[in-house]
Amino acid sequence: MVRTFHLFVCALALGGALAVSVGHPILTPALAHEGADDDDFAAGEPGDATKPFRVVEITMRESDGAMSYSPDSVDVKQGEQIKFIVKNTGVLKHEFFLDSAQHNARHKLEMQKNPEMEHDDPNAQSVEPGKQVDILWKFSKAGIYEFACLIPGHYEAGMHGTVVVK
Ligand SMILES: [Cu+2]
Repeated sequence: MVRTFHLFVCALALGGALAVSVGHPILTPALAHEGADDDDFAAGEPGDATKPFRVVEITMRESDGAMSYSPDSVDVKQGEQIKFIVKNTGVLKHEFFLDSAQHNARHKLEMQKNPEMEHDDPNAQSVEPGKQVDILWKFSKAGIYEFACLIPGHYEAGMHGTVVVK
């Protein structure tokens, strides 16, 4: 249901982009985002709150023009469930996208076109200043994943971190 909401928001965003650029075939590849090549959650699967989990707190902050997550690296055992408590201590809205670096890079491009996109997904949440969100996630696959803020300029300012699953 929540995932469906996200797809709906993305569809709206794409619709808006098309509306202002009718006739430009260059937009066609963007439509593939929700199509056959989208393997959804690269980093594992949404967690199950009835099973054990470990809490990891992550703070979002801004200072001297830089933006960051603290900590910016988390080690996880394959199969482990983590409940991220993500706190925004800054004055700007931020996001927490947990996915492969490749998926995040792709979504980052979409957000450059549609900076007002809101996210409320099992692996992605928007966090208003002074607020916090929970993300319960099962890291079912080994690998190196990324959490990132994809609001234009924020990733470049330092808002990204890694989860190493082994
Ligand atoms: Cu941000």
